[in-house]
Amino acid sequence: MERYYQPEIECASRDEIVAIQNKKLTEQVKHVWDNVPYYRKKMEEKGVSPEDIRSIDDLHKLPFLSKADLRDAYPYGLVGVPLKDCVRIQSTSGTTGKRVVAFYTREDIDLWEDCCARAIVAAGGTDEDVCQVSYGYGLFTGGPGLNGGSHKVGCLTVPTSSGNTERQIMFIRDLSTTILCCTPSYAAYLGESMKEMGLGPDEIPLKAGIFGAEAWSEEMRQDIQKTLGIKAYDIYGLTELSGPGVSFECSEQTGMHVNEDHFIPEIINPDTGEVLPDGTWGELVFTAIDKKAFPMMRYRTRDICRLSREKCACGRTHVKMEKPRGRSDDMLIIRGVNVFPSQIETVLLEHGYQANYQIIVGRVNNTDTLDVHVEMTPEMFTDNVAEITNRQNELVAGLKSMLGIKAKVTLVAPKSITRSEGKAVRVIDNRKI
Ligand code: DLL
Repeated sequence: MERYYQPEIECASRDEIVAIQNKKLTEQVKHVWDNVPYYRKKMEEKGVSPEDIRSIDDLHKLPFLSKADLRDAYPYGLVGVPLKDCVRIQSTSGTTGKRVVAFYTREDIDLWEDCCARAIVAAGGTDEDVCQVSYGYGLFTGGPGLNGGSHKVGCLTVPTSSGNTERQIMFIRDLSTTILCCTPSYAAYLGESMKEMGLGPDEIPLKAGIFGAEAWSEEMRQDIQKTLGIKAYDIYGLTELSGPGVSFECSEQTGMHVNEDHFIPEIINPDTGEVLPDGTWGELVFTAIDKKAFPMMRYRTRDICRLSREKCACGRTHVKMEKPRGRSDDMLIIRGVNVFPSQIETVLLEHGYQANYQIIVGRVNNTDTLDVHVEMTPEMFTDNVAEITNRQNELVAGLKSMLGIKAKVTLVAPKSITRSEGKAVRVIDNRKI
């Protein structure tokens, strides 16, 4: 039977959800207008004042916020409460320029942890469970967020943080860990390591995993589920919006329910900013309607996604977002064709490989080159050149049919591509250097 952490809100009727959103949105707009001069100026420039925002139907009138605004306003320019009311910061790893620093009041943390608790309960978690949090702790939101959610559910929480794979496996076995929280790439690596130790899925006590913080494919889910003998649930979030738990998967595993009482999602055309109808792929934009210390209005995530309002058999009523396909800034344009790393991953997994690969993009004689290095699994490892060539050609054909362009594929030995304990580094684009 499906269980919920906050059933009255997770299963509320559409009318109830809209009523909550209308009330919180109008209050949040006033809060921001009064307390965040940076955003007030943006509203004034667009000729919008709080009186213009009477309900969620008026959301589109508000200006967007983007990563560039966060950089401009760094570090305190978007804080919405006196600093004495802030009790914590978290931060992103920030691939370009300044890191994002997000602020939290006590209540912001409380609501964030509720979101994470909803995800853990949706994955079957109860106070009988042992929940090992192997996301990084510290500035990254993964560890602290899931840790807080696990406490709320009453799980015995094992805060291993990321890394030290041997110790992770020791705790999983000795403490009979039932729920594992980490990035999907680290889960795959843990699975690989356990397999090498001769541990089959039946000897691993885990029953569920809550994996997110990076894009992962459906095929990778199947792989992890098989190796670890678990049900693997997706979880999504970003530092700007508090961290993990903006949305999470239920037992149906067909997309993630957005916690709509805290975050209103929109899908926009990334080029024009136009709001697109449900079901259309586009850039995901969120408005956080009750976060007070770091209020994000129409924040452009750069994640490419789509929404579905189809009734979910789990009983939850909140809108679902599909697994993000990638980020618009991760999207590679190779010889004019849009390529997402997740498409390449899908082909590799369909052909029996694991998600251990690296995509190397270059430019020779003004033409883009696409090289994909893929690890052979230990079972397929061979030094027979003809067999390797055959396998490489198979992948070249698979990639051609998925992407429409030709890639060069090189098969490499098992374990020769560096593993990540957090988010995996999949793409090396030498064209930018
Ligand atoms: O990654 C928060 C998080 C921690 C989410 C633990 C889930 C679990 P950031 O470091 O700020 O925050 O990175 C946010 O990661 O915009 C997406 O591009 C990507 N991302 C996060 N979750 C998923 C997911 C955390 N489930 C950025 N699928 C986001 C695909 C994801 N991409």
